[in-house]
Amino acid sequence: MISGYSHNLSIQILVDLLIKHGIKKAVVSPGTTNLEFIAALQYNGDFEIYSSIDERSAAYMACGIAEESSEPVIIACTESTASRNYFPGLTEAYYRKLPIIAVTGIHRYYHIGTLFPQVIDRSVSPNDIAVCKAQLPIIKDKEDIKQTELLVNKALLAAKSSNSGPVHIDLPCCNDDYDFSCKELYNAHKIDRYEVGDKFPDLPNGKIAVYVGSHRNFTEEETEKLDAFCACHNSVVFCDHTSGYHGKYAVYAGLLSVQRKKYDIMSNIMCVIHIGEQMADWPTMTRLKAAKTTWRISPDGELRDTFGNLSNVFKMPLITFLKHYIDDGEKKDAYYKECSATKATLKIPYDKLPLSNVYAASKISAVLPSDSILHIGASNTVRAWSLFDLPNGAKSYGNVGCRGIDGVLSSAVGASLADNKHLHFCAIGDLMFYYDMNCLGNRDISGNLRIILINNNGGGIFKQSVAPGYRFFGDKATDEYIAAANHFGRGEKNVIKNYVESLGFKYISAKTKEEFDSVYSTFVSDKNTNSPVFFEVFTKDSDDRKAFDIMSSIDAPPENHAKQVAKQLLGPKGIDAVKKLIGR
Ligand SMILES: Cc1ncc(C[n+]2csc(CCOP(=O)(O)OP(=O)(O)O)c2C)c(N)n1
Repeated sequence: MISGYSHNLSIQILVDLLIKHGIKKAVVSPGTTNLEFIAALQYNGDFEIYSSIDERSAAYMACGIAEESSEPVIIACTESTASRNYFPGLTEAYYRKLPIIAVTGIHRYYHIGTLFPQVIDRSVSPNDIAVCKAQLPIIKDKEDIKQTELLVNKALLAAKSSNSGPVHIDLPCCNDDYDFSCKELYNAHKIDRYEVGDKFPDLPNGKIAVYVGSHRNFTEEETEKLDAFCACHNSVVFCDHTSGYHGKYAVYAGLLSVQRKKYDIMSNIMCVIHIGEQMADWPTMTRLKAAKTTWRISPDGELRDTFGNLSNVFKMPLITFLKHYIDDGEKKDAYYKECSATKATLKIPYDKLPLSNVYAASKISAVLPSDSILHIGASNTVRAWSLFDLPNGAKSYGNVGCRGIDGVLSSAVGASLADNKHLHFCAIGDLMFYYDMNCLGNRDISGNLRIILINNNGGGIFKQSVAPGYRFFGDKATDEYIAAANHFGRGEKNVIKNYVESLGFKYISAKTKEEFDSVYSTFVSDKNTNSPVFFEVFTKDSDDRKAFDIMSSIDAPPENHAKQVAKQLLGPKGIDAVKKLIGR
């Protein structure tokens, strides 16, 4: 008699999600590593189970059942050649788009190649046996649980989708310490996917916020519909300089999100409507993780669980989604007004800021010509520029797809060549520049390209107060190999000036705030300069650090700030030691 489910959470999550996704038919074959899974289906009692000794036959039987019933069918077997025998049936299912869910047991992945009996290497599959493959992790912590839930949801949704086919799940077994005493299945997190033509769910009651990561520029119609959606649901659009949205409800919350305080505008959100890809403004995305749930809208239909609480994916164009939820009801903008009022409470302390990446971003972002385009580099540059709004009409991009430091200059050059009617600005750090400097020799560069380089002699990002380099090793050791400082004449020689001038750039520079203030208007002037302009700003990495610290503590009382900094520098053990020393 089977007295309960295995305590193996991988099994429980898979079975719970099969039930939640309405998948009930199974053809199972005898074996050890799939035994817990089969026992769970058997114990549950609601599955329609068929037995087949021969796995090759089992997969073909499943094809017949799927075709006949129009339902997904599970097949389950153990490792070794048992699972290899699924190949013919799965290949047949692939070319007929039949929804077969192949579950193959495995002892442990680390056994692969160790001559452990029966363990074979299934890490690579032929292209045409499965539309989705999930190798479930061995569950050791909450993150493994989340990953298992996500992978299983992905596989089951792929099998159920309108353009389906077979899927393959590798399921680790419990490795000998069997325990079948669980009466209740783990309550796994289900993710649903909606396609055009499906019945859409109701929007949850409560605060709705839209979040847009990097996205191509919104069309007029997309902007108009998104604005209408916000007006209907009293919503706002949290976005950043890579979002491509320039509508009425845009909220750039970068500066608020780096403060210590939690602002109401980013709390108690019931649902985040998630659009776009990787984001520039990481802190705002992190704050919005506190929302109850996320609905993602993307034509690719992929399950991108950026916020860790994804519940619905809408595989469709944005406009299709928006149109469904726009109604004729009362138009509201209270939430938008609240966001604007909250933002207005933060006053930028220009006087306290030293010359730094942040200072340069604060000054230039305010006066960029309104029809210009800004290309933002990774590292400190994207962090700094995300703290400030740009003038209406200015567009901006960043290579945030991978956050590499290798190509933003080339991307800006490319864009300036493709669109020579507008000024293209590019903001970068020194390592970014040296990485990509050869592109400035391109023969087609013209007067619409302007580059601002913050030269802090190395990777300043590694020397921020919160960066592990600076926190654990200090300035000197970090400089040597982690921040790669002191190359290219330590920022003291005229390496860059000589290089860019010889290529025909107009070169300006600043080493103090006063110098900066006196020249930056030349850099942002909308007058055609005929030659491209290069603005080199020399900063100290300690000033870049200080500037970020000042900007992230605008709302913190000085005492709290001191405590916070001490915590960051000393860590919990250090704090205990100091408390002992001072007798508290
Ligand atoms: C191609 C690539 N190599 C390495 C990294 C790791 N990385 C991230 S930031 C950074 C330093 C960037 O230095 P710099 O351009 O001077 O900017 P700063 O940090 O001083 O603002 C590095 C090496 C990366 N993101 N991309």
